[in-house]
Amino acid sequence: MHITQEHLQFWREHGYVIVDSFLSHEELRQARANMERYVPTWEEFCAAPERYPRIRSSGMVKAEFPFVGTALNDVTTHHDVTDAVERLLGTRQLHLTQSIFWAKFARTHDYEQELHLDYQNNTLVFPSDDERFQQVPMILYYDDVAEGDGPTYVVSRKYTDHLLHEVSHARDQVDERSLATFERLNVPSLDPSQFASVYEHEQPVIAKAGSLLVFTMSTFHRGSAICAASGRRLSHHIVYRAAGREWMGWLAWPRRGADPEMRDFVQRATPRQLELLGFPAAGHEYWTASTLAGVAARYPRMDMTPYREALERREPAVAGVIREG
Ligand SMILES: O=C(O)CCC(=O)C(=O)O
Repeated sequence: MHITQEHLQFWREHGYVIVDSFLSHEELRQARANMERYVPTWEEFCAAPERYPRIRSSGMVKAEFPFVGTALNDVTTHHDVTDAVERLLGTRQLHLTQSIFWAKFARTHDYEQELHLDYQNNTLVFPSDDERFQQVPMILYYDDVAEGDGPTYVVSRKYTDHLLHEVSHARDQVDERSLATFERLNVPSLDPSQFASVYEHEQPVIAKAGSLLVFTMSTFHRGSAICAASGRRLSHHIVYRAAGREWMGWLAWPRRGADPEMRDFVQRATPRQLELLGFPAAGHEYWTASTLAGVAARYPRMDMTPYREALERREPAVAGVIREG
């Protein structure tokens, strides 16, 4: 489902929005099939748990973009995702900072968390409310999530923004109370015994498979215990920000440059999908006859046409040399 203006308005007011059935049935089917390359089914896990020591010790399978196969990479760079982020951040210049999927398994681990914010390992500074400097974190659910399946809980920013305000002003005021809040929130998770009034407002994200939770780095949320006796919960965590805001991030994509998954992604992606990783756009000054030839040699199956045509428009003489070569 396309993310509507009403969804975006709800997000602005509350710091989160749930988009029901965001993925089509076919996209969902393909994404789940793609995940099977990494994650055993519940039945496979139960039949031979000793084959999966990582799941037994941490309760989790995690894998990061770029993924083997195509569906999860396409979901990460889905047009409806980037279109919504463009409208939220007010720019077309976006940068993907994170795309990780998690599989959690019943009866393996206590997934219960305290309400928290995610900014500590996603930015070097403090979350800003200025849309130009925000990040847009999202969670896509690949299974139906009912009350017993470890739903994410979220709290509307209406009930928590005063806490962030206290944190950001605590240093100016230097009174005992503000400093105590600052210290409590510096590791931004809320102890239920001290913040019971915030917990009263938390809402479980009960969602159909294919639904999307869009939130902010200032939105308190938490993972919760899987109470169901069986099953797994597959979720995909994606974060975008505007390009050029280097204080926010997770990892540098070139670090994965030599991996076959990245080579496959680069060779089948559109220029727009590649831009989301920081790849120079067609028409960018980076492109010359020699960089074009170098990139084409590095990725033999990549369609260089958009880059070559943009260069021809910019520097017809150079393009002539390329054609002759
Ligand atoms: O898995 C979830 O539903 C949320 C997990 C989460 O918020 C976290 O690990 O930071």
